[in-house]
Amino acid sequence: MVIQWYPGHMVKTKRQIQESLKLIDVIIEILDSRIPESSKNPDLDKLISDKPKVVLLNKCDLAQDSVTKEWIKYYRSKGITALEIDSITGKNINKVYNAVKVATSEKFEKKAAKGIVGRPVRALVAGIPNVGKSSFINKISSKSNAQTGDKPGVTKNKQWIKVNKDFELMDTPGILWPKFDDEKVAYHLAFTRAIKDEILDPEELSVKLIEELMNKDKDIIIKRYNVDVLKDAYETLKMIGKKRGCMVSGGGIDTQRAAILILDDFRSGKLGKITLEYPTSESIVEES
Ligand SMILES: Nc1nc2c(ncn2[C@@H]2O[C@H](COP(=O)(O)OP(=O)(O)OP(=O)(O)O)[C@@H](O)[C@H]2O)c(=O)[nH]1
Ligand SMILES: [Mg+2]
Repeated sequence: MVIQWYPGHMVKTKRQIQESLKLIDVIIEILDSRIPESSKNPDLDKLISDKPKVVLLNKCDLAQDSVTKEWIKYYRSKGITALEIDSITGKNINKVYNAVKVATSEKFEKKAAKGIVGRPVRALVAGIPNVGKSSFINKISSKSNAQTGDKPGVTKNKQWIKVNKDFELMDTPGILWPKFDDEKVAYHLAFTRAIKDEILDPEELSVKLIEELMNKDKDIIIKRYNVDVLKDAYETLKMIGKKRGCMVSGGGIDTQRAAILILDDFRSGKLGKITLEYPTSESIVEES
């Protein structure tokens, strides 16, 4: 799968982020708890230079709790505040403001020393498409000002949203980076729908997902679909299609429909809480 693209609106968003930085006290970087490594934009740290940052691992309801804990530990060991959140139920959302206050305390103390007080904390919410930036903003502000949707590219423009008199957030369109060096990163972004389905082949994607799940834990497939896991992922896809009645007239298996069904099951959590990436010592190189 070769994905090399960089739509114009991402170039524009990157520029808008750069231009807005002077107004921003802190960056809230939203990652996907299932793929914390692949969902981290390698360009963001360069873009935000020395601004403080808080990392939020969103969609924690879809990831394995024990692995999410490891990721939180990983970030904290790097001196970065990190929290796991669920922007639908609101888990840990009430801890975010405090984390932001801690991350910005030095800056605000300096301002207070100069007599500048009472200004709200302004945070930029950044992350890949479909990671839940707008959902997070709606949850924390208890409003539905930001448009959300289960596909990438829903937010089209930057938008300021007031949480309260002390806290303002800037929603931004999701951005990716111009080239994925690692095929695995591209697939993980596609599995979680950070990349538009329309430009991908669902069968290829589904076969890759089955392969990865088979390597991780065969039971994920066996339990959900009640099929034997075969050596070949495409054959497994066909078995799942047959079991689920995805047939075309004449008796063949509708592998396209089966593929979409499996992707949907993964994305909605019907396959269980599944994390695809684990922290390792060389996991992520944070810009210093
Ligand atoms: N299960 C689960 N789904 C979530 C969570 N947060 C957001 N979602 C869903 O993820 C999808 C994307 O949410 P958005 O808030 O639109 O994502 P976004 O990052 O603003 O996306 P763009 O504006 O396209 O960049 C929606 O279907 C949300 O309902 C979460 O914590 N858990
Ligand atoms: Mg959005």
